[in-house]
Amino acid sequence: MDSALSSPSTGTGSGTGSMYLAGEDQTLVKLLVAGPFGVGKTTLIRAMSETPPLHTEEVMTQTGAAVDDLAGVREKTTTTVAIDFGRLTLPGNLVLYLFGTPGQKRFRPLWQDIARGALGALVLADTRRLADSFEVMDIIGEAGLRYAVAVNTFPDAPEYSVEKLREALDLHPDTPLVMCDARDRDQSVDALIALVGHVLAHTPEETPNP
Ligand SMILES: Nc1nc2c(ncn2[C@@H]2O[C@H](COP(=O)(O)OP(=O)(O)OP(=O)(O)O)[C@@H](O)[C@H]2O)c(=O)[nH]1
Ligand SMILES: [Mg+2]
Repeated sequence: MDSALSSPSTGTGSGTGSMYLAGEDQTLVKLLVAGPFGVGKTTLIRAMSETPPLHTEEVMTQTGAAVDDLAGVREKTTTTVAIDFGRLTLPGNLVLYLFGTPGQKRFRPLWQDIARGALGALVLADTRRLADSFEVMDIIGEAGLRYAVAVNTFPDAPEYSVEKLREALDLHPDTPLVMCDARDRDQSVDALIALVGHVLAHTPEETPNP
């Protein structure tokens, strides 16, 4: 399976609708893209989805400033109020369904429903506020999902070695950690491939929520 994951499919973005119909030989995989407020979840799904991504963006108002901390994301004018959805077909007829999910505490009650049927999660992190990703990793762990971490490299964010980041995020040695620019399709796809490889590397018996 690893070789099938080595080169993502490209050029499917504006194809005909029929190419998106699931065939009998396709394997459909539900994955979550999670992370704290403003870390780049919508951007990543927008960058890699082969279908026009579904978004539920709303312009933020002054009222929301009390609950969504804009520190580090000053330019941000909208936020996702429900969910992002995107789709990506990998070689080997592996079709990923991606659900961008909010990481703020107040959305915790939604997680049981969001996680149902998911095989894993890509957790986005920002080196300016790594601790904000802890809560998301906790929620994902509680949901019994495997995850990989993708550090979204914002230009003004401090850079650390992979070793330092793994230590700061307290990652299990098995958990993949990748760097990506969420605006870049190839880098975003590579981050998802790291997650899929991690999920598939474990036998069904070992998978927490088969
Ligand atoms: N420079 C840079 N900017 C980015 C990157 N990823 C996202 N952004 C910008 O950061 C802002 C936040 O990105 P979003 O994709 O809206 O983040 P989000 O996680 O979906 O945010 P919420 O849904 O509100 O939690 C946007 O203005 C993006 O254009 C990146 O890799 N580099
Ligand atoms: Mg969003």
